[in-house]
Amino acid sequence: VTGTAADGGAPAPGGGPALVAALGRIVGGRHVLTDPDLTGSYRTDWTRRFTGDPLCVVRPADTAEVAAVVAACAAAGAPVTVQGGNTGLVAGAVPGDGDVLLSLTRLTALEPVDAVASQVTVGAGVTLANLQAHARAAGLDFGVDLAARDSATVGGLTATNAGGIRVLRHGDMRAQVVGVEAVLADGTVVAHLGGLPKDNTGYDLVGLLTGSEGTLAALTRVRVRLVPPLDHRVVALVAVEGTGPALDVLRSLRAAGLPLAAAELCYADGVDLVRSYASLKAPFDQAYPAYLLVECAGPAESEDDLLAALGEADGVADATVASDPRGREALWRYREAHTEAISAAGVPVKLDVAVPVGRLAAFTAELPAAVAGAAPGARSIVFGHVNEGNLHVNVLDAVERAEPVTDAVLRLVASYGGSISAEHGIGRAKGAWLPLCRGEAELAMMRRIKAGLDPADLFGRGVLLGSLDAAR
Ligand code: 2HG
Ligand code: ZN
Repeated sequence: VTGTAADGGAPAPGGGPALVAALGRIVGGRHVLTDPDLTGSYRTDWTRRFTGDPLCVVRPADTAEVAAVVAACAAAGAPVTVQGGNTGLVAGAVPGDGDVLLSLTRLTALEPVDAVASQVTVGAGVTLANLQAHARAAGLDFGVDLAARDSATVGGLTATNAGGIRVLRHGDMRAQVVGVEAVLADGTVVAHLGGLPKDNTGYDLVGLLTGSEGTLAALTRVRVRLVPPLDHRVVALVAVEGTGPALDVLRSLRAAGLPLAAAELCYADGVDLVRSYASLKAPFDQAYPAYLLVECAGPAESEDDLLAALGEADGVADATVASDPRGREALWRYREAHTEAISAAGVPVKLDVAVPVGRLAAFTAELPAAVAGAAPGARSIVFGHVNEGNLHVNVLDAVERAEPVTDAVLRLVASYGGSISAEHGIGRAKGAWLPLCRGEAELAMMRRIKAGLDPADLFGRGVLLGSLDAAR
């Protein structure tokens, strides 16, 4: 992994200007971008660490145009990188050099909510915030939420099997997706959008395409389940002495039967960074080593129950609670602004790991030495989704040492029986470390799936297995 998007391969016969012209005939010339001033936001990822140089950016309006674009690229032998909101953190949507960058942000159709089934079908380019608003307007809600909600698209969330801050309550994206429509590498449109809760009629193609990171198909429509609206919410920011006490508090709250909807962990250095970035006042009279943010949500008020449970729980050093929207948002800000605050401080090496939750405290105790050994002087900001044992390890002042830092941390994770990527995926950034989590037989099975569906390696060349191959 060099920190740059992998090479997209030699220009294919029929690629270049002829392909650009052909794509213009499909989507209209103004939706094919080649001017570097216009393609900038598509070429570089959100972290600014990864960049690629596509042949062009093509912006189809609907499934039929996507299918025609993919067929034209297949005929020309031009690799395709599929992109949604470009909020990914592992360069999976950053184009390889010479690729056609297929942007699906114009697929913004919102179909009517099926209130009886509690499901809805939407276009891949619908943002998470727009899906949430659409569900809420129908008296329901969507079960996944994350900080990039205004840009992240449903197609991208599905392709990466996004997690976020509500996994504890509703599960990850795979738990919401009940149907997809997708364009395969030969331009075929495949659709399974019925959303039947019971449907044992063969392989789980919807589940396979969910989390396939743009390497098997371009998702064009997604059908998701919706959840009941949980109007009563209460948030507590709990000061604790460290990771172990945070887990103790969480366990007590769970044992008290509270309707937990989120449990997030962050540490003093991250909160300091957020405070100076967002000009926030200190949450407590004094600083504490770590902070657990919990949210309860349900059809009825649970503030009193939460306060009582916090009063009983071992490990609570201090706590502040808010149930009004503004107060809740202010507490969430200490956690949600981490990504932005880190980005404002520099270009981080982003690691997204999970270990069995019972081993989380031991892991966090060993982590600083692993980072320091690989990148002396680097600064790690750690935060994440504590219920799933999922921590975001952001290492600042270490881009030059990205590979050894990544290697040291991910090997430590593997020694704990953890995952080298809990929610962000493999993309172009993490393939070298895939064998730490996936055995040879599993990798071989994945390769056969990829070869069967995309024999020419049209989609996501250099992503996932391609990223592993590039590292070997
Ligand atoms: C989050 O949990 C996202 O906020 C981003 O997964 C994590 O910036 C990160 O490392
Ligand atoms: Zn996260």
